[in-house]
Amino acid sequence: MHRTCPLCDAVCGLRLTLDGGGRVTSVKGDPLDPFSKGYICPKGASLGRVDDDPDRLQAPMVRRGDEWHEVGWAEAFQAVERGLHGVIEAHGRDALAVYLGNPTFHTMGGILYRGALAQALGTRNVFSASTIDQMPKHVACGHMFGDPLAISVPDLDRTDHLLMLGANPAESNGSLCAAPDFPGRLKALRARGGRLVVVDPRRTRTAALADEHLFVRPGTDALLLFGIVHTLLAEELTSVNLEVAGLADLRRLAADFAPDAVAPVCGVPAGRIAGLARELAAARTAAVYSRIGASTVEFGTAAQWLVDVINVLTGNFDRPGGVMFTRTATMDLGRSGEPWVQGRWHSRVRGLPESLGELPVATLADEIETPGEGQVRALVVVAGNPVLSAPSGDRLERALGELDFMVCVDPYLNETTRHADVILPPPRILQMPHYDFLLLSVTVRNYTRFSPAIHPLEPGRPSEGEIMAKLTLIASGQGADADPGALDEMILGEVIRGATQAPGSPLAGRDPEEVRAGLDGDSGAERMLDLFLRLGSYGLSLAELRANPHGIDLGPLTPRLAELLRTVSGKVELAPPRLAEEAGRLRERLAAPVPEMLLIGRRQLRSLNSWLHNVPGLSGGTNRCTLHAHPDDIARLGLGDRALVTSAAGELEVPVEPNADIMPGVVSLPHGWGHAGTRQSVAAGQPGVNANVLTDAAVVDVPSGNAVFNGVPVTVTPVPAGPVRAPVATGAAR
Ligand SMILES: Nc1nc2c(c(=O)[nH]1)N[C@H]1C(S)=C(S)[C@@H](COP(=O)(O)OP(=O)(O)OC[C@H]3O[C@@H](n4cnc5c(=O)[nH]c(N)nc54)[C@H](O)[C@@H]3O)O[C@H]1N2
Ligand SMILES: Nc1nc2c(c(=O)[nH]1)N[C@H]1C(S)=C(S)[C@@H](COP(=O)(O)OP(=O)(O)OC[C@H]3O[C@@H](n4cnc5c(=O)[nH]c(N)nc54)[C@H](O)[C@@H]3O)O[C@H]1N2
Ligand code: SF4
Ligand SMILES: [Mo]
Repeated sequence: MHRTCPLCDAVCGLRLTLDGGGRVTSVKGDPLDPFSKGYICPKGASLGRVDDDPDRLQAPMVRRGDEWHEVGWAEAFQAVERGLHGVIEAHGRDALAVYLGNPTFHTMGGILYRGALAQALGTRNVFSASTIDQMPKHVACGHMFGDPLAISVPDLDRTDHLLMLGANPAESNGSLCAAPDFPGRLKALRARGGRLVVVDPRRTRTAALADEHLFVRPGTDALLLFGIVHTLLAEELTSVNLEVAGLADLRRLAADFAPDAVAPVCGVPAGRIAGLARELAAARTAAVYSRIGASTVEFGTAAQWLVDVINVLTGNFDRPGGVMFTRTATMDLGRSGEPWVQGRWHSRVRGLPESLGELPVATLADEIETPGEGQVRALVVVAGNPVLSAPSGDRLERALGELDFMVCVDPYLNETTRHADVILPPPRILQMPHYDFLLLSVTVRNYTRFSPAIHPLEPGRPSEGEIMAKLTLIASGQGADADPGALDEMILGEVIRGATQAPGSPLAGRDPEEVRAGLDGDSGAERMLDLFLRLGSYGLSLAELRANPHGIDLGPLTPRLAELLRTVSGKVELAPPRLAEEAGRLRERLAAPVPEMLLIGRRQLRSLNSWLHNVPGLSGGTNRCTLHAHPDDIARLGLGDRALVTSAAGELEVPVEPNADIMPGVVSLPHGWGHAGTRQSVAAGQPGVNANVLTDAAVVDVPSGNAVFNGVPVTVTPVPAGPVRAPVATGAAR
């Protein structure tokens, strides 16, 4: 049996062996996959155990008081209908909110129905993992290219020089850049004579693979990048090969950010900043790539903007060896022909701007807690655990307790879902067909692969797509008994009508009914995939993907900016006004005092956000929730085994682990821990603490409203021996 690993962004092909009873006995990398070529990590190797975890919920759960009851699907959907419509009738649709968590980007049901569900709820309170992750990238691309989905990836296999900031693919396996065996690709880059430079406040496993590692003070990458831009312009090292607008404005903005000016704040010596610029300009081809450490920070959007400014200035944007756009097998999903507009509405309480139809998660608790017209009273959560993943998570948890109604689509009873009234569990992983609509749009080679379900659904059990469709129909007032297939037909009908009428579409002029009748697939979701493939640039179909179970290589990336560019000027905007404003805030930062101690996060190879701690083979060893601190800081602060970490938002008592690879003045705590009150028996044995007690929802990256998880000012003090103190939130009253 073969299938794509659905866990992280690397889309590895797997080869599964099953016993007679259908249980997975071994998981290996699929050597015949043309993209992953047999690569696998410990998480993928545990897929069998993740799939048949005995703690996964098998039936819907309804909470009455503090007691959970298993109920049938019909009864569960009726309870959802009563709950949602009770709130709509009493308070209107703006009293509804939805949070779409990270796995909704990975599952077919999540991707295909998240838009329809949000629309059917009819509320502006749409939240997703995007605003605790990559929204700064969307906002930067939206303003520069007119399309927030025009996200480029480093041309990893051909570049001569890679500058990487705030990413640790040796443990995360990459992100917004799908590259199975990312570490192997970095080794290959060096083996062919290329150069890798890693900028990170920790000397990470990725840094160990690099030619050079530079410590940067958390939260200041935008300053470092401005220093590089300044040098490129001042020393006339640019070789722009695209039509650009705003070069003069950029030059004016960059004037204040000479390497000498930014070096004291960002902690990288001025000579090295200028050196980075000169090396990027001199390299035959080069790419700058950055992720979480330069996104979930106070100047995340500015950093993402300047990353692409450098790629453009050095002539490396949209060319082989630089950064490029993937051409997917499916049609480009979610792209509009119009220049992007942001801030079409704002959040009620804090006035934070909408981006891509969403409001920032950092203000979800405000919207629940603050009385008045539009106060959120019912919440739908799909594949998310925001109690552990959102900033000020403990405060959000208390807010969830105040809701009139909450429904979750999730396989676990966990820190978030325990506050729900109804939990709807999706099927097991191996019961789901899999296609990576999102991740296949950021692969470093054009590639596609479909995985059919390995096990059938039990009779009467809905697929994740059917659960999503049911919720959508209930939200839109069609009732708990409505046929989910009706929604599929609506979506298919709409896309087919558009495609048959659009000149130049592969289906232009065809009869819609005949097109519909010709679609292949065992479910609505699979028929949508078939349709989107037929509308894609390669003219593929589901049947062809099924006939190629190891995946299909569609060739190296080729230039395609011209097709994607949507700015009003028709040019790449180097200094769009909304981003240029950030230069003012960055100038203020240059003059601000540097906090004594800054908190950052880290990812662990055998963890996945908040939800893989229940797998015995992945827990323990180095995968522990400890505070990494430099030995000099430990000595200076007199820390023992445990420390009290205090921020503006809360305080936590944590075990201290000395680590000489972290920058002095910086401590690191992984997120996704703090397991409590759940039905996850393995995770409960090693609960850890919730790092997001310390992160502060009051502080956001201004242009995107994105949460700030890295560069949080904290104080760290020794804890005298004695019983462990419970987490305290000090910021809750603000
Ligand atoms: N401090 C700090 N906080 C962070 C981060 C950080 O670096 N530091 N990183 C942030 C980032 S990048 C992200 S993406 C977010 C992620 O935060 P969330 O969006 O909350 O996602 P997860 O923590 O992965 O939780 C996923 C949930 O989905 C459930 N689930 C798993 N598989 C499925 C499925 O197939 N279907 C359904 N319906 N549910 C499923 C799991 O049980 C779990 O409850 O966390 C963010 N939070
Ligand atoms: N094993 C594993 N893999 C994962 C996940 C997981 O939880 N576990 N999560 C998945 C998800 S949802 C995502 S979004 C991706 C994230 O993928 P990555 O972005 O590669 O993940 P991180 O390990 O969080 O890397 C962020 C790095 O930024 C550094 N950093 C912190 N602050 C700063 C700063 O201010 N500047 C700079 N330059 N660096 C800084 C941290 O030390 C860390 O090494 O990983 C995905 N893959
Ligand atoms: S790297 Fe990611 S996709 Fe590949 S096996 Fe590991 S978890 Fe799965
Ligand atoms: Mo993420």
